[in-house]
Amino acid sequence: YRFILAAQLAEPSKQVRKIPRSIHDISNGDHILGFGAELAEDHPGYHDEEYKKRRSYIGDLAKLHKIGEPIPCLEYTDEEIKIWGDILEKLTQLYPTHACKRYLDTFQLFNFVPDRLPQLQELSEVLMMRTGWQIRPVAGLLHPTDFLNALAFRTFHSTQYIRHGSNPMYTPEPDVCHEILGHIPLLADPEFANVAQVIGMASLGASKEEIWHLTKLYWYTVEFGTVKERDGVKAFGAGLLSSFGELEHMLSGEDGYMPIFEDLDPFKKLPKMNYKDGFQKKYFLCESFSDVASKLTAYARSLQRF
Ligand code: TIH
Ligand code: FE2
Repeated sequence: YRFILAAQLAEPSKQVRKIPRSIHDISNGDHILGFGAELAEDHPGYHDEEYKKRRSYIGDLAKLHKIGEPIPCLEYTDEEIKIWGDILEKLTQLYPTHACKRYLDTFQLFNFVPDRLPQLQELSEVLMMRTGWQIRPVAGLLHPTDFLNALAFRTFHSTQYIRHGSNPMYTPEPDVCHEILGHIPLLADPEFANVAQVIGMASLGASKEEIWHLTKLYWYTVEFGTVKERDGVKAFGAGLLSSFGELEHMLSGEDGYMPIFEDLDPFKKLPKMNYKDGFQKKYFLCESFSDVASKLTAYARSLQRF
């Protein structure tokens, strides 16, 4: 899967991308990577025809969505709601000890309940009121340039299909549970919402190398970031907050080895991202939430786009 991604990223160098002036200049369907296009053989849903059909139905709906229109409501099946409910119940047992304070504060704004899978439209409305962010549905993993560029326009691309039921506590790709439990709550935090936009602004017109570095920065903070709090290391990264397995692994290393924690320096070369081999082996640790914010802002400003 890593190789597919690398190949798809290597666009012809002559092709010049137009810098988007608004969210309308960014497509949510032209550059879908990896599993979004065709499920890989090692994807948990690869052998499940029903699952693949359902997923592409939901993905096709996303491609039809126009900015400004409400996101279509999906009628989730009982099986899908059960996956959501199981994940929510397990994760809420870990949040008090594993999630950072900022997340705990914004999480409770949403009153998530196990027997109802929230609709992206209603979550988008909450974000719009709180921080002026909007959600846009997407069929799968979007090309990093499009994904990061959209952040500049306070737009978060979100998948709407749910992970395969065979392993609810960890999935190798984003799904609606990852978006809702991992990303949406913190986007209701004004400081976090601003930092996410700053990363997006730095990506407008960025070179391929800059996009790659910003993607890694995003990956090691927004997706897998950790922060020191008085009573220990806590998660703020969405990939941690949406995976019971990985959240537990982050602190206990029970699956055999302890992860490494390293201080984040956004100006240094960051390690290659690992999309496929399960839990992260290394997490970047920040002193505080505002430490993350000022580090990312300092790097973004250094690119001198704003
Ligand atoms: N591993 C996460 C989960 O199980 O919720 C989803 C992902 C986060 C980042 C990449 S895939
Ligand atoms: Fe994510």
